[in-house]
Amino acid sequence: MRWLLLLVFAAAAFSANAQVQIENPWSRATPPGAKVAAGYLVIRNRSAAPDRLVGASSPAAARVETHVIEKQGEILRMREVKGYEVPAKGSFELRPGGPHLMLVDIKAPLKEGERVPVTLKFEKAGEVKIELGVRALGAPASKGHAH
Ligand SMILES: [Cu+2]
Repeated sequence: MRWLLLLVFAAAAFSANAQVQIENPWSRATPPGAKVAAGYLVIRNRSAAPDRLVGASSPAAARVETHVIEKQGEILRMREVKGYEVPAKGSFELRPGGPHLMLVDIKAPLKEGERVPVTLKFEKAGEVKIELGVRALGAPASKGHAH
């Protein structure tokens, strides 16, 4: 009987933690003097209800914003948005040329091989801590997505 109870508790804890899963969090090394860096990742929502990434923070930057890229004529511009909706049982991808985390006023240039801690805040899943793996400056956008 005690066995069974333990199993039930373990399953409950697991499902709470796995409600939102983050895959492939990464960033690019920044040139000297750069004040911003971008963060990319895939958010998977395992829950039957939609969730929303409402904010993020990092000790490596003064603040972390959620940006999208919009085409205005021939020009691509970044715009801050109030987070991203992650559909129920679905995913949302932050990628080069698309939605991204913007680390603003970074305290030091990001160097290849570093891991940058970021705390994501979801409306329902709460805080999720991740680390952006820093890739080489000019790392191709497709890296990590190629199959
Ligand atoms: Cu941006």
